[in-house]
Amino acid sequence: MCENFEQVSEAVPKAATSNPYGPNPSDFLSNVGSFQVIESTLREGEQFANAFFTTEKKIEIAKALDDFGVDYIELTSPVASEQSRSDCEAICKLGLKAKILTHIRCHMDDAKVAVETGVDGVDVVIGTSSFLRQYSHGKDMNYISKQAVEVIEFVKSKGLEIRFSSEDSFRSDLVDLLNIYKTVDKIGVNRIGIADTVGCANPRQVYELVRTLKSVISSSTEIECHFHNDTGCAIANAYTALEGGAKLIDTSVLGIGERNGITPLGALMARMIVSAPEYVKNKYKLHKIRDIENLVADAVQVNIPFNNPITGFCAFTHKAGIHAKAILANPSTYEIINPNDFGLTRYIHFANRLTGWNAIKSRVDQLNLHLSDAQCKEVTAKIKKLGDVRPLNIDDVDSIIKDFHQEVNTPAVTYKENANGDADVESISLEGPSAKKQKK
Ligand code: HCA
Ligand code: CU
Repeated sequence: MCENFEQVSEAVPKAATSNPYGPNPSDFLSNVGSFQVIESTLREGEQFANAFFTTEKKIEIAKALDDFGVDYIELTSPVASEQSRSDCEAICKLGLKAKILTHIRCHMDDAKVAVETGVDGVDVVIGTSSFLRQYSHGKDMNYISKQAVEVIEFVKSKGLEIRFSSEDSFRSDLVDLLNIYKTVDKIGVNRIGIADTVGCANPRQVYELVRTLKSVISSSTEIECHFHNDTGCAIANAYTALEGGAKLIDTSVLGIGERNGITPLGALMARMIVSAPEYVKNKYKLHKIRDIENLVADAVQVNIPFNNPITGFCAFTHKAGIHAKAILANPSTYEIINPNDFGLTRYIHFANRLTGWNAIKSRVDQLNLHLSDAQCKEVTAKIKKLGDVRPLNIDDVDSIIKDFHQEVNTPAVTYKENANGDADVESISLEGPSAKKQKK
């Protein structure tokens, strides 16, 4: 042993019951293992550049989301257009398990139309940042408070759920925010919402705001969070919001929404199955996620991104020889998510120069051929050699394997001359091409 080598103790794998990615005990308000989804493909998602949903498509999407198991489905405001109003009514009549919400401005005109549609609840929003107060609706915080109280009391008087949210929460003055939330909490709301409308927030800011809000609202009021993805934090922000004690996350399928959208439903499931596996597997029909994403991708004419969590074409593809070897021995070596939980399968990418003989051996087995380990190593070397020259496809590899297999299974025959001067068979061997080469 090398003199400079210092022996280190090996980490013993933790007991199967302790999940290092589960809720952190210090987050004593955490809802990581009890979160709910407000699915907004049919509201925020309608604001995606390519989106146009016919009534039939909305119904198909609503049914698919309901079947998947989302808790709420949020629909475009009925005052947005006449068709939006009648589509909202049509979806309310479907009798879905998920509660149906519509999303309105904090205005009595909108609220009066919303409560007549048959929805289970109303999500109310108003801009509170100085940007929006100055350049959008032009109202001050006193006006916002008065308006909020009137709309909330009205919606509640109709026996519907009510959520009050500030738009652009992370660029709003904290004192203003706490005041407005305290006001609406005092009169009673089911949920208060915070929205990262421009996608500027980072996970720590989210955690802090959620914890601060938790400390000023009553324990029966839940916190709902809405995160835009402009800086790529929408999934992480959703997760830390739950750690901080938020209960509900707004999602859309593939994350579609204004600009580059919000927390994607599928990606949130990827995050949450790692942290709360039993809860997620029991609550949501995870194997439906691919169909739902395809449904929405088709409807808005986009492709599923190649690097999408779960459904990206290479999400469960293992390439380098070292990875492939370990995956074949135990998939947990390089997978934190089991593709089977989503009705999917893993794939070993063996047609490339980074491949290793274990991956090739497994391909040989799939082809129902028989090669020894030494022979697999030999054919792997051939594959890598060609892989250095040009990209390979599966057919390339399969033909190299098949040619090699045929070669090693073609008997090497040697002859000797008999007394009559004719050739007699001296020996037949199946030692493979390298053996043959050596004899020459
Ligand atoms: C918008 C509004 C909103 C509302 C979010 C919410 C946002 O379209 O700008 O009601 O929670 O991102 O602020 O989607
Ligand atoms: Cu939004």
